[in-house]
Amino acid sequence: MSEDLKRHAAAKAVEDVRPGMRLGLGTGSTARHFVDLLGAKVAAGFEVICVPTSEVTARQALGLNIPLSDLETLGQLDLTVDGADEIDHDFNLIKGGGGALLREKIVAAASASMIVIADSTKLVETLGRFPLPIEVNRFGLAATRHAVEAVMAAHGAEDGLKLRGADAGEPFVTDGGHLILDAFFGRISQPEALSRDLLDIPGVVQHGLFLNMCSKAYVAAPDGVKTLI
Ligand code: ABF
Repeated sequence: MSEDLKRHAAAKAVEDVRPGMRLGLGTGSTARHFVDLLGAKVAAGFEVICVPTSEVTARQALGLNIPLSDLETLGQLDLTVDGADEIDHDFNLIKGGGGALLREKIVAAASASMIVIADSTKLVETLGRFPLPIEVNRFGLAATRHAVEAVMAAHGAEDGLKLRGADAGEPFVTDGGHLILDAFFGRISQPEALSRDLLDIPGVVQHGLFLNMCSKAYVAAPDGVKTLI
């Protein structure tokens, strides 16, 4: 059922793709449906050129013969379609549960517009129930962790901080070779201030708050796909 909903949202986004567009391809199980459906259009002769946001998406797109390029070649993109972990009513997002947040943010920021595709479980009143992914440099991890914990305390975080993968004995490593700290806030009441405070920490490469980046969302529920603009 959930996969059906994700596919329905992805199908709506495919309708927004125009011939010749320069497209950012997201990462995650919902974005995977979008790439899949786009691949079917390309196989039927539709022309687009795409920049993937992860190695996983690049492999999927290559397997579907979707033409790929990079931001060095294309510069600005027309549209990025990606999933999200949480979406609030102002279209602010938490992303990065899949570990691709840095490339996702670079690609989205280089795009004229961004459409988020999701099922309705991703809609929230206030961001923060989903742990905020924070991509950090390996160097000085303990110092960075300490600084992130101080920011969390200042922003009233309800719970702690986890190095992704540590429980499984092997830290998760991003496509950029960095690590991810998952920060359990419970509730993020001042996302702009939190964003600035996290980016002020030298070891923080990027975080999963995507603020004022998304212009439209297709949110699928059992009674249909809603367009949020
Ligand atoms: C990407 O995939 C991420 O930014 C986000 O963490 C995740 C959402 O995954 P899914 O579509 O599998 O729920 O968009």
